[in-house]
Amino acid sequence: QTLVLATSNKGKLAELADLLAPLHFDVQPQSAFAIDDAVEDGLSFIENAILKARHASRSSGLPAMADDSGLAVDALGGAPGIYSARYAGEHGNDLANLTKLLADLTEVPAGERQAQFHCVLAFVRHADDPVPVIAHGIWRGQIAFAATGSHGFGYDPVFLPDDANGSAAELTPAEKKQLSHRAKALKLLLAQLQVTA
Ligand code: ITT
Repeated sequence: QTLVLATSNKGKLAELADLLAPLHFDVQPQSAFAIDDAVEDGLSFIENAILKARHASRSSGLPAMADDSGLAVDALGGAPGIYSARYAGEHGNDLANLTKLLADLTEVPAGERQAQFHCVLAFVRHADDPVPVIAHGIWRGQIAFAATGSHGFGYDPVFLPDDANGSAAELTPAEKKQLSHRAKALKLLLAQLQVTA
């Protein structure tokens, strides 16, 4: 069965394609259908994931899955949250975003730098599917004082997972997929879809 991955984020796409590789889906990126980006005007990860999945499904005529994700920092009242991709202004500028995050937290001491990565996945069978399948994964950790590591994407260099040594960007892709918010969400989504490897 063909499944459109409704994302234009290369890091997400690589991780989702890798997680889905053992399964019997014909996984296609939205770029294969020249699908433009949906307008992400929801107020929650769930709303944004659903609207992105519907948009890709409407444009392709195929089932679609979207990922809305981000980092919620306790000391910032949950920011950047759904605005993680454009925290520093320009959408998708990972370096600018993590640099602003470190700057915002300069005065916050170790022990008060808790944060969580959230990933909400939405799957729709067709654009007007009245029952989107939703799954939510959380990865807990702390925000570092400096960026380290070169794997992954986004905020990985400044996120110190509670269940790893070092930053998420110091984990290999194989290690990250054992632990991440995205891996957890996908596992929960596939269980609801009753898909097994
Ligand atoms: P699409 O909407 O096309 O999927 P996007 O990058 O705009 O791509 P989001 O609005 O969901 O996606 O923003 C997610 C933000 O959270 C973005 O800044 C990512 O870099 C960051 N993020 C999400 N998952 C991450 C991960 O596993 N590691 C590091 N950063 C992550």
